[in-house]
Formats: sequence, structure tokens, C-alpha cells
Amino acid sequence: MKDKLHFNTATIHGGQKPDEAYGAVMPPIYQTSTYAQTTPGEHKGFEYSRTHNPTRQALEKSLASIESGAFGFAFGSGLAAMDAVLKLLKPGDEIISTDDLYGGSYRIFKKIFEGFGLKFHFVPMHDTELISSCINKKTKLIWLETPTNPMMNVIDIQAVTQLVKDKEILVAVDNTFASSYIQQPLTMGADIVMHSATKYLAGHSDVILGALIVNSSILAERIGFIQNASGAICGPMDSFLTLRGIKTLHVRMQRHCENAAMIANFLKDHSKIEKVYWPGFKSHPNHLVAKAQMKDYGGMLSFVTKGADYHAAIKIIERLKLFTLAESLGGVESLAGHPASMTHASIPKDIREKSGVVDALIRLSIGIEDVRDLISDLDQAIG
Ligand code: P1T
Repeated sequence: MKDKLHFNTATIHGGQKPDEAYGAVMPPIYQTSTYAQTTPGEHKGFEYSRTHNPTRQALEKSLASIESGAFGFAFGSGLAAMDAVLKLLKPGDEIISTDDLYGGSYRIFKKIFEGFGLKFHFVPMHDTELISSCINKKTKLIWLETPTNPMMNVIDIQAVTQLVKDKEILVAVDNTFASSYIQQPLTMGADIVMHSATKYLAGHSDVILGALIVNSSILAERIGFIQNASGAICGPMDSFLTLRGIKTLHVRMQRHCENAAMIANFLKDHSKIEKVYWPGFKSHPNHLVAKAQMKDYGGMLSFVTKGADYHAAIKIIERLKLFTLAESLGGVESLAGHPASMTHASIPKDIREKSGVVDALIRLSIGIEDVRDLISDLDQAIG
């Protein structure tokens, strides 16, 4: 058998083996904080669950496998995973980040780590010259989200990694919106992949969890140290749920993508809709990059109503019946969100509007229901 599994096999078997105690096919939920030692330092490889836990370890091996990486780390949330990446840096270091990103990511950058002496530059990353113009000797990290939340901009990962190839600058990719099914940034030269596994990886809106995946053993050692020293780990039950979610990632993603494509086209042709943001359209400014870099175009899209009318947008959201108005994304059920007042409210209005997050913008996370029911719900809500 080949060493490297195809993706649809890696989701189910990658890094997994039946449990050694009783042969359980799914790793048991090892709900324990500590492990018996026969004499100090003599044990079965586990001492304390902040450091290692067998259920979390099974998930971490799965994460590494589906991202084509060597080492996976699981955290209590996507933001806890980001926090660990930022702790690789020191005061005075500079970070270049995409200007269109999850509001909570912007908040941890500006409201937490800026206070510890890190400096952030936010730039639209489709323009590599703009990125270059921000690079200096203090630059230590490039943070990119692609597709971006919520404007669905697509950033050329390889172009960014090429830009810093000979420099000591880490490239980290937040792969939450695409999921490992659609793209694997480590294969494009990125150093770190981050996930809010809360979303597509877990896939059922029942867990909050974050992930980091890397190839370098030096980086893995540093991240492992931070994970244990700062302690923002996830529990065994959440590890189990995420592992179970990953096993169906490929089949769920196929349906998310199919449904989103049909809904994007339905909205594009609708007389009351001004603009639809979805990278599968030939007219999308980054369509060619998306086509080359992504296996499919994902399950997320955003749109604005004609005349960019805030009240019309809110009415649509309130009239939706199948789509639930809620934060988050990537679960089997369809959700609608109002980024300006919900997920991106922590970004000052003038800054978020510059990247397109206007008050009339609606974001949809397309689930895996029958697309005919989703379209009819949108149709009645738009009116
Ligand atoms: O919620 P948490 O697991 O901590 O993940 C944070 C996060 C990081 N990166 C991206 C791209 C995200 O979308 C998120 C969380 N986003 C939402 C809750 C949302 O509705 O957009």
C-alpha cells in the first residue's frame, strides 16, 4: 500500500489505529486528567492530560494526515490556536495580515497582542507588491486567510510563500473557510496551517476547537511547548467529536460546494440582488487563483441587496425559515449571518467598510440540505 493515503481515505484512516486496550475502532474518550506511574517517570507514555491525552493525540494525528503535514496540535478554539502562533513571536516583531479577516482574529491581533509589543500591518493580499512594501527586518509572520471571511477574496498562497522563501518569515494560513478538502496550504509552501475546527472539520455545530498543523520538527517542538506551557488544549470529548466529524469531511464538503454553487447562481440572477461574492464566478477578481489553488469553491458566500439597503438586508434575514440566523459556519445546517453586527462587529466601521463589510452584507453558510428547499427559502425571504 502507498504511504500517502488519498484524501478520502485519510479522513477516515489517517494516523488512526484500533485502540490497543480492547481493539475499539473509534478511539475511546479518555476522560482522565492523569495517568498512573509505577515509579516516578515510568508510565505508558502519558503523564498529564494538558501535555498529552490519547483521544486528543488520535485527533492530532488525523489533523496532520488530512493537511499533508507531519505534526498536528489541537486547542480549545480556533482563537486559542492563533494565540499559540502569536506566542512564537516577541515584542518588536511585525506581522503582515490580510485586511479582510474574521473579526475575532482582528481583535486578538489588535486588542491583545498589539499590547504586548507586536505590530500588525493589514493589507489586501491579492497584491504581492503591497505585501513586499510592508516587509522589513522585523517582519516575522505573514497571516493569511483564504477565502477571506466574509468577502470571499482568494489569496495566492504559493505567490506569498515564494515572496518570503529566502527570508526568516513564517507564513501561516487560516484554512477554516476552505477546509483541508479544498486546499492544503503546507503543500503550497506555507509553514503553519490553522483551523477553526469548530467549522467544517467538526462539521455539526456541536464543538469549539482549534488546530495547527506544521511540517517542521523545530516549529512543532516550539508549538508543542507553547500548547503545554500555556495550556489552551481541548478536552477528550471535543477531540472525539471532531475526529468523528473529520471522517465524513469529504462527503459533506462535496455537498456544501454543490449546493453553494447552485445558490450563488440563483442569487446572481435575482432581480433584487446587487452583488454576490463567491469565487466560483468567472467574474470574481481572484477566480483564476481559486481555480488553480482550490479543489472546489467551498460552501460560503456573501451578498448585498440592490441599493445596498441595510433594512432590506435585515428583513431578508428575519424572514428566512430554514436558514438559521447565527454566528459560525461549516455545519451540516444552513446559517445566515449579518457580519457588520455579528462576526465582524469588533472591527471599527470605517476599517471593515473599506474591505466591503457594509451594513447591507449578508453571509450564508450553505449546509447539506436539499438545495431546492434552500433556494425556495431564500426566494420567499428576498420576496
Ligand atoms: O470560534 P473559533 O473556533 O475560536 O475560531 C475563530 C475563527 C478563526 N478563523 C476564522 C476564519 C473564523 O471564521 C473563526 C470563527 N468564525 C466565526 C465564528 C464566524 O461566524 O465567522
